[in-house]
Amino acid sequence: MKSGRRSPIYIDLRVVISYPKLMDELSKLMWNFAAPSISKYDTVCGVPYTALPIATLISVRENVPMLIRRKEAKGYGTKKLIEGDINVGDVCVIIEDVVTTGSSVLETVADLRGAGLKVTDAIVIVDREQGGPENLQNEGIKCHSVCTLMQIISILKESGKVDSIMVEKVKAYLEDNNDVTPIYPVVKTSKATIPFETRAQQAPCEVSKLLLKLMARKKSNLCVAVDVDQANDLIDLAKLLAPHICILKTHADLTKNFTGEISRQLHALAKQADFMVLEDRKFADIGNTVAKQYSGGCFEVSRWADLVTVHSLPGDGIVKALEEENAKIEEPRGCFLLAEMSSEGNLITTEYIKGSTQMASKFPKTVAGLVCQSLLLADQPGIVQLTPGVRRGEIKEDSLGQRWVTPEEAVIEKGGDVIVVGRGITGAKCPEKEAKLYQEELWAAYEKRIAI
Ligand code: 5IU
Repeated sequence: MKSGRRSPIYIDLRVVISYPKLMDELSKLMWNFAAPSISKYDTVCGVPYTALPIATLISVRENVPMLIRRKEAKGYGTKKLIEGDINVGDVCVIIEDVVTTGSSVLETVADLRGAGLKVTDAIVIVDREQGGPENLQNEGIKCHSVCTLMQIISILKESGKVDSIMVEKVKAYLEDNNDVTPIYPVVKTSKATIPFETRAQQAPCEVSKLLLKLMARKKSNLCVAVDVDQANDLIDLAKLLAPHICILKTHADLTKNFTGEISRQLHALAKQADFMVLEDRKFADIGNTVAKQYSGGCFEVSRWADLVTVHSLPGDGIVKALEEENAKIEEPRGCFLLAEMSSEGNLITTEYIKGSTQMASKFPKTVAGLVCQSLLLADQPGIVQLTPGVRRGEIKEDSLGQRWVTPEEAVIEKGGDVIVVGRGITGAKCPEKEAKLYQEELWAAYEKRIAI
């Protein structure tokens, strides 16, 4: 067995692909047996490999979209672990051939839930009666098995294919091996489907907690990137947009006359109008240098920005530097670690993303979230996902590699919590009106996401 134990019986259903009619019958039997008692499903996903063709047959015949879980994420291209169209909150039914302890099913469930899907049911052909259904039940999954191992053995016995000695051996084996517990971390509920208020209570980072509360209170998951040339325009825009945003994102170094007075005004306005300020500085140097850039220099960022963005590239030292500087400030401060970018051809790899998420988990008090393009750390509700590259309308890219998706795609498909919009708002005829539209559309998408 996969577990290393020696068993008197082994069921190999891989060979079923050589018998098309049988495979068709089997897939019908599974679906017709279980589907009527499954209250909601949007997709099916077969556990590789045996159940994949069976899931395919079900998907095509029943017209239910299918997903495939890769065993390893690709290191290139889209870097996806799950193939197929994912809508966060969709309910996915697992299709499996044999369930023993349930660990293979749970591995698949972990990745599906990690991608924001809900999993409540698994349809399997054979239950080996070794704790599988119970282990799945503990993770909130009902196991619908077409038959049990002992039923198969009884039929084989009746038709003279096995003798009573074998039947007794199998029985004894099952009795001795029915309490095998799979050790696999399973995300019970993806953070994408938990309301911001609830997530605020679970956030170890003070700024993340405040931000999630602010978002819920203001009904806004909109962050505007105010990349404007003049500091006065920045303040004017901040005043106009204030009612509609949870975060105002600045690039102090691209705005002329961004003086200490301007940053003080911005800070005061943010307090008064209930939004946070994120300086998108993308620090990327060694800790010692970043500490100085953060607290000193011409911008003294730590004085006025609730949040900053940071590259994970230099390693832990960069977050440690911010943590040390934050300890000197009374107000809560935090950062967003950059895990993925929206721009075409960026050099970020799967390994790099993994490293960034691990780094985020190491500094729960300082890292308020991740800047990314897909749902990461789905099991950490306190980690806020900041997703840039969003614009309404037909324009999907600029001439310098930026790629835009729609507000709904950013929230539902990518799992974004705070959505960053720049030119879509600042370049509009009436930025305030446009910001209101974005706010409403983004909030509606969030409500749809948590309601599913
Ligand atoms: N930004 C991105 N993509 C990224 C990261 C940051 O667009 O991957 I990291 C910033 C750049 C700009 C804003 O300040 O978000 C998006 O502005 P537009 O909506 O105008 O493209």
